[in-house]
Amino acid sequence: MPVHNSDIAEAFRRLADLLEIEGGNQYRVRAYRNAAATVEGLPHDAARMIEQGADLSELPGIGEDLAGKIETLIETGELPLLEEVEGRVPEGLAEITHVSGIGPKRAWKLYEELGIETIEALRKAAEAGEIRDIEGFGEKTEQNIIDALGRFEGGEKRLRLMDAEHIAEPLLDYVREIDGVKQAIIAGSYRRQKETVGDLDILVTAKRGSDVMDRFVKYDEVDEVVSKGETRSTVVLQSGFHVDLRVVAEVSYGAALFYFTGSKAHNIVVRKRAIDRGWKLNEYGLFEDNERIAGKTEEEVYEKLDLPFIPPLLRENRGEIEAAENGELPDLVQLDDIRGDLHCHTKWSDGKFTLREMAEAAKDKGYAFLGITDHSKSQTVAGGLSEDGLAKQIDEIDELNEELDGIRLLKGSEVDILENGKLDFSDNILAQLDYVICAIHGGFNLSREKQTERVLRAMDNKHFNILAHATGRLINERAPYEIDLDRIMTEAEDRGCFLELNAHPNRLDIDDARCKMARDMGLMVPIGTDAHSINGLETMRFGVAQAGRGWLEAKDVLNTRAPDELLKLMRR
Ligand code: DGT
Ligand code: CA
Ligand code: CA
Repeated sequence: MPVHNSDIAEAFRRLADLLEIEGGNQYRVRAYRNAAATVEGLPHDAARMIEQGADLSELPGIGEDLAGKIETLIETGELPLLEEVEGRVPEGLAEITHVSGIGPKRAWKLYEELGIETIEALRKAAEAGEIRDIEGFGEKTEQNIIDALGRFEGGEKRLRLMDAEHIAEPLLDYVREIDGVKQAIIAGSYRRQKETVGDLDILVTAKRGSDVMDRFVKYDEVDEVVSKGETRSTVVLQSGFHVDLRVVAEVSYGAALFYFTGSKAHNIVVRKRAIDRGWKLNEYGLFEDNERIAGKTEEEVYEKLDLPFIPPLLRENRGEIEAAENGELPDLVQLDDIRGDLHCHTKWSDGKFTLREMAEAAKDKGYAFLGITDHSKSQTVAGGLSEDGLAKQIDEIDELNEELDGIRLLKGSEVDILENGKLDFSDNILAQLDYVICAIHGGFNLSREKQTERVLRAMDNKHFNILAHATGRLINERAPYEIDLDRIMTEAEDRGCFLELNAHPNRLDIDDARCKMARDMGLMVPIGTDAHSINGLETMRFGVAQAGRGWLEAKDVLNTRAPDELLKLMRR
């Protein structure tokens, strides 16, 4: 059974969680987490890369030992060290550490005191009032746990967009190779580039009588065939992911693509326009009486309804139809508009490459600048810099900028916002930087008021330019912390600060809806990848897609500007 990058990452993360619960070495724990992130960030499945002769031990943060573990996982589906650790620590505890406010120490304490090994047991104990009596917990913590559990299980499991890609793209290649297939495309939320994807909706046009369905259900990752018909089949892959495949006639391709791209909310409003004109719109076409008046292309369907083509990213019924009607659709920001990356790490903290290597990689991408933002001193496990270290890095960047041709490094830092709202570096050193990104990396459990105050107080510091990953969420892993982002956005606008759109596919923070709010209030958005390696720079495209979903145009995105203009815009 094929092992995908998401499986490998999950195994490493579980291992890291369990080792952490055991009180294992922090650096080792971090190494497994970093490896998980590295594997997730690979352009293709590791299995496929090995097949093609790649040496995984050359990847940043992997090395011989981890490369061996990845190979074992791919070959056997098992990770012996994980099984060994699971013999000592109940595996359910890993999940419990992800409930907001619990963490490894508390998970272990809950297990020791009450034998809690599962989320369900945790819920029962919290609701029965058994947790308040454990030393260091109390009634308030107990209530927080109940609230957190409410947010924790938001329904069925959806795949993050990047994990979905790793499954979808090889499958799409396979479908395209089937004899008789003319066009094949993935519609649904995948085409709308939503941050998570519930299932895949593949649309195909094919020659009559071809054996598309027979071949589709024989794809080697198919675990179960739910239904198989001439025009529609549904399968479940081994990963648990559902895939619908529909074969449509070419005359209907555009109408079907429109229909299955959705969203449902968007479809309903567009269909109403057809009904208002006395027509009928379905997946086969746009019909007047029984005559098809459009359907071959999506453009044609929109056009007949007096609308310009609406990009899939916008199809969420968030005002796009009114905007289209008034000729006011945004001209969405494209990857090509991005002139540089504002958030990345190097060997100076927990990144894998040197300043020069990162600079060269950014230059190869056609960037004009790269903002270097290594961690600050409180982030000891992430190799945070001391003030002296930062001063040295500043000197090295100045020297490098003398030498480098065609790319400029900007001097930045990702500075921790301490719980009291102070920044982790003195004003003296911050004043020497081009700009400062500020971030919350701990103390996630403060009340909404306190967390908001914490950030606002940090923003009072005139060196504060950008708030990184403003909600701290990790998609499918960690809920956002409580914070009043409406207020923070208003105050940021007042003070000339910005909220980052973190492009990492596990974060995408701020999200699309917040991007749209920022646009509406005239607050520009910087997009940063938070890259810890050269490969990490590639995730910019996820940030750009999310920005597009938030209606952002090039003019709304800070890092579409040349470095001098950018720094001027950031000046407070
Ligand atoms: P997902 O899979 O949960 O991430 O989200 P989608 O948007 O891919 O939704 P899915 O797979 O249930 O259906 C694909 C598209 O088919 C959906 O975006 C719109 C269309 N669709 C599905 N059900 C309905 C419906 O009842 N009415 C209309 N108008 N369209 C529908
Ligand atoms: Ca879908
Ligand atoms: Ca579907």
